[in-house]
Amino acid sequence: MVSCKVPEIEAAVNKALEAKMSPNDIINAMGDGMTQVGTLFERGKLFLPHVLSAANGMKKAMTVLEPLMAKDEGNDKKVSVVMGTVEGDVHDIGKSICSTMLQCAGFDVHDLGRDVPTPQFIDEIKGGCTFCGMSALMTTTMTVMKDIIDICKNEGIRDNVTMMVGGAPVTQAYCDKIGADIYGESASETTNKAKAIAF
Ligand code: B12
Repeated sequence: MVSCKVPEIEAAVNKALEAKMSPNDIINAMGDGMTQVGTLFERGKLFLPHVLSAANGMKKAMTVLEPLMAKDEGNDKKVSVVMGTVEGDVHDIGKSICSTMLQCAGFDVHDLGRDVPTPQFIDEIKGGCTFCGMSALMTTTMTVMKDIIDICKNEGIRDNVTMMVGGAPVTQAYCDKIGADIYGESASETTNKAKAIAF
């Protein structure tokens, strides 16, 4: 990941698969690598094109790993989850990993993508989704999560849905402060917490 070169990331993923590393562990390792890329970017050692290239490498690797991930077929109950990155924010790598892991755990996931207009989240909640997951990677966009929860409160639909929040700047304290239900520091933590409520 830190090489920021798509072919090197792909080659490393193939090597890890050959060494029988599980797709989940590879994804977690790539996430750690991406955090390191972020630190180097913050220190001015890497620049935006590097970050973009690392992100593309990770996305490509995800398309290889997704079909290989173990699926939990044991849950007959179809529980719907809507996931999206909030308006104004294009960071979607972590959110997409969460979507994939939730899907593998047996949830019926509808991923709205990134830079999702707030009314789209509200429509999905009105449409009856059981969980609504909002991702934000910037301090300037994490406030949109509070806006969405406040709109739900004002429209009397807040208690119809379990609200999940995550993304690097989000914390358990922020989750509590804005009145969300689940904070997920990682995709596996998110999946475990959602499973504990749903199944
Ligand atoms: C990759 C990256 C990019 C890529 C994004 C590619 C993509 N398709 O996502 C690109 C290059 C496009 C990009 C652009 C920008 N970026 Co950027 N980017 C990053 C970087 C380096 C890594 C983010 C990442 O993918 N991490 C890896 C994933 C796996 O981790 P994660 O997202 O945290 O997800 C995990 C958990 O948080 C959790 N989770 C995530 N979502 C959810 C949702 C729910 C519901 C739950 C429960 C859990 C959960 O589970 C995930 C998996 O374990 C961060 C640095 C950092 N430290 O985060 C900066 C960073 C987020 N970017 C930053 C900035 C400023 C920008 C730009 C404005 C830069 C610019 N000048 O143009 C633009 C943003 C434009 C916009 N409007 O959004 C800043 C934000 C600062 C702030 N204000 O808070 C950061 C922190 C870097 C920095 N220090 O300056 N960026």
